[in-house]
Amino acid sequence: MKKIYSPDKADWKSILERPTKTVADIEAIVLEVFEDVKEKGDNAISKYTKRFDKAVLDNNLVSQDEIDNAKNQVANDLKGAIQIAKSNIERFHQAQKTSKVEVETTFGVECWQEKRPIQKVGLYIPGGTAPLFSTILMLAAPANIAGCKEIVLCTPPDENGNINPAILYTADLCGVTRIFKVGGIQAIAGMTFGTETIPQVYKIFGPGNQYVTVAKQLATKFGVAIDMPAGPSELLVVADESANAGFVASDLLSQAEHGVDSQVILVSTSKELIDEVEKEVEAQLNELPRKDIAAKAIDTSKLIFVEDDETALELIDEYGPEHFIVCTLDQEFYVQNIGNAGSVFIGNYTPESAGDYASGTNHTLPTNGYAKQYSGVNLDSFMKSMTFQKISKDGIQNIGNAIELMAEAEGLQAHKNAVTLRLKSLKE
Ligand code: HSO
Ligand code: ZN
Repeated sequence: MKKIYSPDKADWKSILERPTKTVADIEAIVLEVFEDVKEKGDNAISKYTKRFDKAVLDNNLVSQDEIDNAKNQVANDLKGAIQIAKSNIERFHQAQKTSKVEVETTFGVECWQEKRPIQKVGLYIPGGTAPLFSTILMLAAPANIAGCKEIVLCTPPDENGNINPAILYTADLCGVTRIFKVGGIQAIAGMTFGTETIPQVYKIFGPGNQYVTVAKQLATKFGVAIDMPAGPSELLVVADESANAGFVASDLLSQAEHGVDSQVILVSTSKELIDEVEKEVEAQLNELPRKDIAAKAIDTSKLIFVEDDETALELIDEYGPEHFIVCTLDQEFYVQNIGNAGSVFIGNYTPESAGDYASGTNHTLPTNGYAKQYSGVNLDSFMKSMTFQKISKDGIQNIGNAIELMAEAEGLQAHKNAVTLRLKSLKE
């Protein structure tokens, strides 16, 4: 870990820089797969599943038998844990429902706003070294609460054509309507265009590698919305002498184990704490099964000493972390004043893992500084707002003339006429 003491403001930008990646070569292959899937549908999907996942399947769609089998394979205590997480996530997202906003803007002019579910959504769950079934809870549970009719899930099969049972179990539990054994670029292309078996969706959610990330971006060019631009996981902890160095180290490592490109940063007003955390990280790291991955992420991570809380806050706001842990004497200062962070974790007993799994908040969050302009996934991510208006005879008489004058000034006579005809009819 690199220790940095009282950095100059002019250097903050370079200190806080995220690892950048080139996507040029990825774009070409993504485009090729998209064109192929658009043209040849399931045939193309099978071809890429064989090429990229080394699996040959009779059917992309997961059968009821496979789901039933998975249910028997998941241990009962894990099922219980998933149930606890699901119920907290549901409670928190259910509470995000808003009521209709209704205003009579002028006498006789009623305007209101209501939300409606996005009817068809697609969830992507990566395969790879960690089967992220917790992400299914974070996406499918709110999709259901929002009232999405079709909730499709795509996830890559292993070489034998199988999917991790916890993924199938959780997907079924959370009301996913169809599960497909399709991964990577071809999955995103399938949900973008639709194939003989995979339905076309209106919005795609979920994490993925660089290929999936570029594919999701391309999907937007074909009119499909996405949750947010994704990047490697991040955690920034601000801590002072009131923090427990062992706890802080465990949090830093929990994010570092996600991937070699994960970013973890400690900002502290205590040099002693920085030294203690450094030692703790080393000790705990050696015990981790994923220590090779975590060590690489820790290598590029930073321990930053700053003189006071004000400077710390300013630096953190400039970074805009995905996850922000506050373990300081004056917690309120950070909680009240933080402007850019995906999700905030407060106090010594609030590990980031809690939000990753079971406290109820969503773990699909903006990375890469996007916390400055994007929200994490929440109930509204699965809905859109619609506005309505109803104007009475009095109402059109009240605002009609304003509309006529504005339409005239914009040179749009037909717009004006739509009002003039009505006003005239009311005078007769
Ligand atoms: N921290 C990850 C989410 C996750 N962690 C899933 C464990 N499983 C991204 O925010
Ligand atoms: Zn995590």
